[in-house]
Amino acid sequence: MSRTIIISNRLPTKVQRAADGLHFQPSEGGLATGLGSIYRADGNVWVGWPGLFVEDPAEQAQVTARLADDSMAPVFLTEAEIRDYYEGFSNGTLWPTFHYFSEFATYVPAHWEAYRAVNEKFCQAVLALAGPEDTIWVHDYQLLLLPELLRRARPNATIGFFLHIPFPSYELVRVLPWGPELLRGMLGADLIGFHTFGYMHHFLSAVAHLLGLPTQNGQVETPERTILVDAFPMGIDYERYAQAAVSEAAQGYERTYREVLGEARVILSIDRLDYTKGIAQRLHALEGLLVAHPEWVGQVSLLMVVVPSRDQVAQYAALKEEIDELVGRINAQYRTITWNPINYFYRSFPFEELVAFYHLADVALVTPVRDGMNLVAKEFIASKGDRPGVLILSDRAGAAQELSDALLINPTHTDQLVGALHQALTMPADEQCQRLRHLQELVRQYDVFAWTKLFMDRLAYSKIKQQTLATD
Ligand code: GDG
Repeated sequence: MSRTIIISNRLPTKVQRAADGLHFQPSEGGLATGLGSIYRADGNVWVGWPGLFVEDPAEQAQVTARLADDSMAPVFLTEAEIRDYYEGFSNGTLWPTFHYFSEFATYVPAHWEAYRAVNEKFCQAVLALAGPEDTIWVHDYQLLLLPELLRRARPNATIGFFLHIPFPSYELVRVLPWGPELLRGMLGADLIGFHTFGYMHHFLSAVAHLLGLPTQNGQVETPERTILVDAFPMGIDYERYAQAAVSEAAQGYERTYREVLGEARVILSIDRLDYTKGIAQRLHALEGLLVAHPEWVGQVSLLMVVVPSRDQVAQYAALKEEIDELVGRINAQYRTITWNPINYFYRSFPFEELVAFYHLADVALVTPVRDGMNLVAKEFIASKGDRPGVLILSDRAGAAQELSDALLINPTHTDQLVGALHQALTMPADEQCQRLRHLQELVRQYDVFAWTKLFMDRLAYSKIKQQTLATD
């Protein structure tokens, strides 16, 4: 029987060590939901790091057995591997480079070696489970070398790869000391997917320029194989957000927040702490709004959630300080006894509270300077129900390619952002509803289940195509 194996850096479950033993908590992430029906089906499995260090063989066996019950298989990584492969190469080299922050990228040979070694370790873990004809779907920038490693060991496997972050212009890839190796790693797949056609074209151009391989009609030709390259914009579990937003729990939270916020209009901002998300630019825009349109003083509040992330890394710690300082300064200058321009939270919230924020907000301000897709924009749309609301969206988020009824802005153009904020806050309710209904149709139709099916169908097709070409 042919099986499907999903592979990502992290498993869709959080394993934590407590005084009373290990705790296993399923992740609510979009990817876990979208792929749930696949990896939980008979015989299929999801391979990845369980998120904690387990060195004791007896404990490793316990974790492996427990995860197997939920169709998962762990790859145990050491602290040194996480430091060099994950924090070092993945987040210190690839993440900044692929988001056009080359100046933040480090090029440390030991990090590259660890990246290769951990990709090899993932390969061995998959080979222990995969048969020669199985379908394998590899996810994201931590595992760019894995498709080629798998291909060498399983020439007939069906291998898909999806990149969740942007693929940059080939000029950026050229700067990377290991660019060609990374491209060759990806080309081990039969199908390579990106969120947008722009990323796909950048990839094809990098392959043509740096590897000298022919690329045409969304295909790469190597002497041995044809590789399909395509765009698959990722969606969300629309109904989950739509239903949660009108649940008792979310409505209860919303009533409480409303009481505290009073009559002020609410602008919502939700991100992981990251220099790609344009958080500081957003704060400058809010200040610009209060200066250019003083009529909003006392009338509008920014509800800003920043979820802690990678804060051991120097750039992230510096960004956190910059945000703290900006929030402090703006609040100190404009606040009154009964009103705060910015309600700032540096932590994450449970799902129902998050959805209550989406449902309550008048405006969602989603302004990354680069973002592969941005699911927050789609979650806001799904959570609004029949309420009015305006999405202000960066034209440099992958989501902007689909969500053309949002107010699209250049996130580094503060005046444009200020203009969009004022436009959103004064937009007639019927125009808000009209735009939102269009956006909702789109996000509902292209949800995460449709995304998974499209990718898997195209992957199956790519294999049939390979076989036809081979017998011609
Ligand atoms: C990468 C790419 C691409 C946020 N705060 C809370 C919370 N969240 C959840 C959101 C959303 C997720 O985190 C963030 O997803 P994004 O897509 O916005 O961004 P990344 O984490 O950078 O994801 C990105 C994505 O992969 C998928 O391909 O779109 O471009 O960078 O789902 O809801 N969840 C809860 N509490 C919070 O406080 N429960």
